[in-house]
Amino acid sequence: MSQPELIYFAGKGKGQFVRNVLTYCKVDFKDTRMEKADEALRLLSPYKQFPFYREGDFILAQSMVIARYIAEQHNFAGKTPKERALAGEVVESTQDILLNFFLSKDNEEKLKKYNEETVPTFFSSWETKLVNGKGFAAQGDSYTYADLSIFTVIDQLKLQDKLKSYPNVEKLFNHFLNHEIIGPYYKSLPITPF
Ligand SMILES: N[C@@H](CCC(=O)N[C@@H](CS)C(=O)NCC(=O)O)C(=O)O
Repeated sequence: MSQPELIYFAGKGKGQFVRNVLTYCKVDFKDTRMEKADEALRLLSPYKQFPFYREGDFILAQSMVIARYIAEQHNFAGKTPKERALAGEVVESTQDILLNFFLSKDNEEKLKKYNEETVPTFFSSWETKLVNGKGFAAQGDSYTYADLSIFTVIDQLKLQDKLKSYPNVEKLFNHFLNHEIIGPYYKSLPITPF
């Protein structure tokens, strides 16, 4: 089988969560990072967007679906239909808060609402869904890609200073920060704006 490849820009953006799932699951993948869009590669992408993933002839777009595809192959997506649904719900919530930030960041009033309403709403929900800061979907039994998605988005939006009010989320975040694979991997990442 040819080496799987993730094609995205140099920053974290919509690609980092997929990179994290691949790395956590110990997939030997080619991490193609473009400084600017490569138009020849874009032609291969189903919606002419990035990221996209390829495994030989198999090409897949949509970052959250790529992440789920990898997670499912490595028993990291939840064990039952309910666990997988709950994990998916949490993963999608990270995209909502990410999008909300990008839609708010250049408008003072919207940014205030993002900081004072959106962020606490999402953190409170994550806090109550977590059991002892260990695993959303499996209710504290094991980790899934949902847990890794929370680590990814908190790092990406630089929300670490909010953690002290949410001990379960803090514990989860620290689990990945100190994880034997993800910890060193994050230290090795280039510093990029997003
Ligand atoms: N829903 C898609 C969104 C992908 C997307 O919007 N990608 C942007 C970059 S973050 C893109 O490729 N824009 C076209 C371009 O930059 O040329 C996903 O999650 O993968």
